[in-house]
Amino acid sequence: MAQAYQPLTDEGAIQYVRQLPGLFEQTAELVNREIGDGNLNLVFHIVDQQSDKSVIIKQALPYARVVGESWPLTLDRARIESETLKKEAERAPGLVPKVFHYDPVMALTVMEDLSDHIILRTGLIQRQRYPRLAEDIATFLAHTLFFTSDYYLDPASKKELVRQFINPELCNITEGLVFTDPYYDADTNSFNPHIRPQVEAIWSDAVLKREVATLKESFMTKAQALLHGDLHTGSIMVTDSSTKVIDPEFAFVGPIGFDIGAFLANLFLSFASHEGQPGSITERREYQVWLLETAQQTWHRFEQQFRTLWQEHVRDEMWKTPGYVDQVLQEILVDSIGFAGCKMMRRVIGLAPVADLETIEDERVRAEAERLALHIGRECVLQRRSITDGDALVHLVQSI
Ligand code: SR1
Ligand code: MG
Repeated sequence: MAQAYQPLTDEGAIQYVRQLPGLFEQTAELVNREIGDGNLNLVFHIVDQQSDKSVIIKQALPYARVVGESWPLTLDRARIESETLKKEAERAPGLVPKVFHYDPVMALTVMEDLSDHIILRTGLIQRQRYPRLAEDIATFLAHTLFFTSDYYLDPASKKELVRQFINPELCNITEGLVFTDPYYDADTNSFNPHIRPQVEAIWSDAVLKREVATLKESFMTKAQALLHGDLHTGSIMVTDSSTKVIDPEFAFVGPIGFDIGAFLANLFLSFASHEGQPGSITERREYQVWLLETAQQTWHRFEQQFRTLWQEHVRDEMWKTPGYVDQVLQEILVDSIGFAGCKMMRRVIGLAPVADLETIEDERVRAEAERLALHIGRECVLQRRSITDGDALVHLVQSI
C-alpha cells in the first residue's frame, strides 16, 4: 500500500491490484489500459487474460484533467464518490457498480468493470432505445433521494449526512460552470461562432438571469437530499437489460430536483442534437418521440415511487397533512425543470460541451441543433412554474 499519493502509471495500476487480497490469483496475467475520457480523473481497465476477470480503478488527479494542473482540485472527491456509491447501493441495489476497495491515500476506488455496458450518451447518439431506462432511473432517483432526505432520516442523522458530504470544491465548479459563466462573456465559455447572436441575447436577458440566479441560490442552499450531483448521460451505463449510475464525485446534500433535472436536460440535449445528426427525418423524429416518452415516464414513475415511499415512511406528523406530498412533488417538478434548463444552456455555451452536439460535423447544422437546445433550456427556466406533470413538460418541449 502506498504511503503517499502518486498518480498510477499503467504498470503501477497492475501492481496495485495484484497486492489486493481476494481480487486476482497470484498467476493472473494482468493487462491494463488507461481509458479515462472524462473531465477529471484517471481510469484504468485491468483484465486477467487467463480468467477474463476484470476491474476498473478510478483515481482522482490533484487537478481537473480537462484543463490541466492550472486547475487544482481536491482529492477528497474520491472519498465522496466511494462513500456515495456505498449509500446508493444500499438504497438502489443493482443500479450502481460494486465497490471492491477504496484507498484514501491514493484517492482511488477499485470497482466493478462494466465493459459489457456502454455509456448512455453514446447509445443515444447511435439512436439506441433502452426499454429499462426510465424505470431504472426513476427507481434510482426516488430511492436515493427519498431515503437521504429529512422525509425519512431523523434530524441528527440528516445533519450528519450533510457534514459527511460537504463537497465545496466540486459544488464550486457547478456554481461557476452551470449557474454563472454561461450568462456572461466568461473565459471558460466555448461556443460555436454561428450562435453568437443567441448567446449574446442570453447575456443581456435580465429576466432569464434573475430566474437562473434563483436556481443558483436553490442549488447552494436547499439541502434536501444526498444528490449524485452530476447525473448526465455520461454518468449512466446501459445494456438492453441493465442500467448503472456511475461517477458520483459531485455528490452533496442539495435540492432533489437537481439530479432529476440533470437527467431530463440530457434527454432534451439528445432531442435537440437529432435535429442535426445524420439519418432520415422519419428515423430522427421517431427517436425524438422516444426521448420525450422516456422523459415523461421518468418523471411519472419517479412521482409514483416517491409517493409510495412517502406513504410508507414519511417521518414527521406535519408532513402527513393531506395534500402536503402533492405540494412537495410539485415543487420538485418545478425545480427539476428549472435545473434542466440551466444544464442545457451550460452545455451549449460553457466549458465541457456534450458529444451529442459536438459530433455534428457541419458547424451550421450543429448551430441549428444548439439554437434549439438554448431555446428549450430558456423556456424550461422561464415556464417551469406553469408545468404540473410530465405530459405538460413534454408539450412544452414539443411546442418549441
Ligand atoms: C471541470 S469539470 C467539467 C464538468 O465535468 C463534469 O462532468 C461536470 O459536469 C463538470 O461541470
Ligand atoms: Mg463525471
